[in-house]
Amino acid sequence: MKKPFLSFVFFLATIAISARAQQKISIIPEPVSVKSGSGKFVINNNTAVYVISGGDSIIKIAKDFSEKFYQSSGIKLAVKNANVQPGVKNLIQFQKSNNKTIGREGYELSVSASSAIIKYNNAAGAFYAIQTLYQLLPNEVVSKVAVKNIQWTIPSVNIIDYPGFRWRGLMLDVARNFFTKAEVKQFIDEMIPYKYNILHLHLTDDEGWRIEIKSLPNLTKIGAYRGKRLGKWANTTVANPDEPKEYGGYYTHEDVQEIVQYAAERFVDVMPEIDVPGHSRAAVASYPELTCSSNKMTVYDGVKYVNWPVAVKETMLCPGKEITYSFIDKVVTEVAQLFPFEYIHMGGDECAKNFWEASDSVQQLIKREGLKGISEVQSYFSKRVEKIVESHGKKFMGWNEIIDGGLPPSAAVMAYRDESWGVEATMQKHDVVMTPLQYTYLDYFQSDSLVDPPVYDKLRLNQTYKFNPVPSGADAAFIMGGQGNLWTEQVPNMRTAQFMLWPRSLAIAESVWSPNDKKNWLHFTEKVEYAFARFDIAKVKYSRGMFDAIITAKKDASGKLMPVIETELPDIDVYYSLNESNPDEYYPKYTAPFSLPDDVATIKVVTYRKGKQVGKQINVPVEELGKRVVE
Ligand code: TNX
Repeated sequence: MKKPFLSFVFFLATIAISARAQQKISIIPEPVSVKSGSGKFVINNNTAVYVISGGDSIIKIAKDFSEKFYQSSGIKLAVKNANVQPGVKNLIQFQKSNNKTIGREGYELSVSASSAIIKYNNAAGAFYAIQTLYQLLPNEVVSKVAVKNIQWTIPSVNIIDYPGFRWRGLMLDVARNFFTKAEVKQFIDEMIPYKYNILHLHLTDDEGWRIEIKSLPNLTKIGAYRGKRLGKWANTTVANPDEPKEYGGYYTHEDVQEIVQYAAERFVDVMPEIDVPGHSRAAVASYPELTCSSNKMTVYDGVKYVNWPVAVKETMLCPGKEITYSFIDKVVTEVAQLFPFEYIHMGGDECAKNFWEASDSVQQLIKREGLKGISEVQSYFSKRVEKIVESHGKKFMGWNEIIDGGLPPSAAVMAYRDESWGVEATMQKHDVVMTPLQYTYLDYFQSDSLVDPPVYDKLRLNQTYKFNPVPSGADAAFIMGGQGNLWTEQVPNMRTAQFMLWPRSLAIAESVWSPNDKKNWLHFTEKVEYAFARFDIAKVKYSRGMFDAIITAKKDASGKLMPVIETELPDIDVYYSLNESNPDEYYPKYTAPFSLPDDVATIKVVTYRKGKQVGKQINVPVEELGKRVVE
């Protein structure tokens, strides 16, 4: 006989459990201190938001929160700029803190059954408290349409939080592929929940010049457009110089102002990068006199050519010509006016020197300036560029190559090749932003090259999570923070950009905000799964590569191949087939390397967790496995 009452109780219990499960505290980046209490605060139509102190900037934060919350909940929260009368409950309250430890960007958040109280020293702190509050609310809070039948609860908790680093950046390369103004704003929207505060825009490269410079109109008339190519990067058909230049775009001064303001309202600074003297093909296509030989070039559209360390085409600005420095001065004049941020990044990476070496003007420069040969030419160039940047009231930053041959006196260094470059710069007492490619290169594939678009290198989530902005041997006082770099040679659109960013940029966010001893890989991955649920609701694309098998190989004593299969998470099971059929959880479970029988053509691998497929099936041909032998 059925027992309707019991099933009803069971039904209620299930709801309660799932509600509780959803209310688990899952905050990325992990706060400095989280003390959970019992009970919860329920937001309803009668909840009011009080701004007790802080003025207009806090009122704006409160109103923005109220508006955004209305979007997903349909609940309108009144915002009052007033003191709270004794006995008033059911409120979210903003007030100044007197806690110095939380600094300029920190906050305290205390949630009890009757209120959520936010304390801060500066508006940035209040803003970050709100980002945390969003993460404490049910996942549906990120929905762009109102969600009904949800109790909008926040678990009781006391949080004290502040960042470990002042520089918490993401770089978007808008030169290789163009991203519209609206997409850049979307990028900003997607970075702020994780308390990033710097957007580095890589505005110029061989493939395009993306910022209007009114005194140099060709930069965008010619330099912003190229032949359209859809195929494989560095493998496309050779451009006909006369073909229409259909692909591209750039930001006008008004666009830049709009982006900068949009970012500032979200406590994000925008750092422009003008990449010189290498990576300058779009500039020299626009003004050929900028190369040493005045060569005619086209904007690079992705056919195969090597440009570093030895270039087959002359795509560098000429450091031996004065016109180069007046060009840079014109560019920096306008860039400095458009971007309020203190730094301008002037590139400096991967500059081939062979055309310089062959140039009379460069040889004359070496003599005239008493340089010790070609190795000091880029350093001479950087020092002059630093002076130009400083003459416009800005600070100079460059990629780690600016260390070679001697750093300009006040330069900040963005260390990408490996950590040792950052260590070296701190030893020389220069400020550093750490962005070592071994941890933070977001253009690398994150699962297996057989299932992810195969870029030239890989970077899995568990490796990104190991990023520590202060490498051993560095003087921490000079490390400003760290950054993830999204190069876009092989990122043709926003959906792919999201896929490359998430979840690796969750790992970077935690590395640049949270105390090192609060980082915990397993806890982090649980939080990542919560974030996935949110991305689904917010319709943001992300990679589930952390669930995919890691497949390499070794050889047995007789030289036979042995697959070596690992996983990023401990509770994942791997099943495989050797007979071309598609494996599932009823297939052999991989437990240890074994010698592959001679007639196997492909090993097919799939991952499960608790009986549910979680990773992609990866089919590895034996020849490919042979290439993966790690000695
Ligand atoms: C190196 S990192 C570059 C970029 C490429 C990137 C691709 C750096 C400063 N230069 O131009 O896009 O590798 O991973």
